[in-house]
Amino acid sequence: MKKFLILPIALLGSSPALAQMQRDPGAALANADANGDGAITRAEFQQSRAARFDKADRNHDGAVSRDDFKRLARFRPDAVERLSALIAEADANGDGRVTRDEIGKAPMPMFDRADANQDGRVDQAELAAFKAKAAELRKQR
Ligand SMILES: [Ca+2]
Ligand SMILES: [Ca+2]
Ligand SMILES: [Ca+2]
Repeated sequence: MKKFLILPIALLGSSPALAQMQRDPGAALANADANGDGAITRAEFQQSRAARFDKADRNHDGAVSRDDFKRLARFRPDAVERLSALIAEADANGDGRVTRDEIGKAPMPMFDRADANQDGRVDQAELAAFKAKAAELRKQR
């Protein structure tokens, strides 16, 4: 039983943001398909992450930090949790702020995991396989 608790984290990486995305990891990928051609490229995934970044940068100082969540914390504690995880994941120099540069360079372990043949795109078959695997792991827990 115990090994099933460890498996999903081992599969998707151990960062808190990824742990959160385990709830619906396929959706985060599928939503990134900006041109709707059914495949998600690295650029599309990166762009969708940058879009989330822009939304999170509430005070528009070009970096996402806890300062941006002060008001959010009152009515969306769940969102704050997600953003904190995102910061922890991408804050390369550990100053508590994630700049656009840092988010652009942050690793994308979930994308890499889904891109089974490593051609830089997650196609429909890969996305389906990724979703199936995630659902299976959810069931096992
Ligand atoms: Ca696409
Ligand atoms: Ca930083
Ligand atoms: Ca691929």
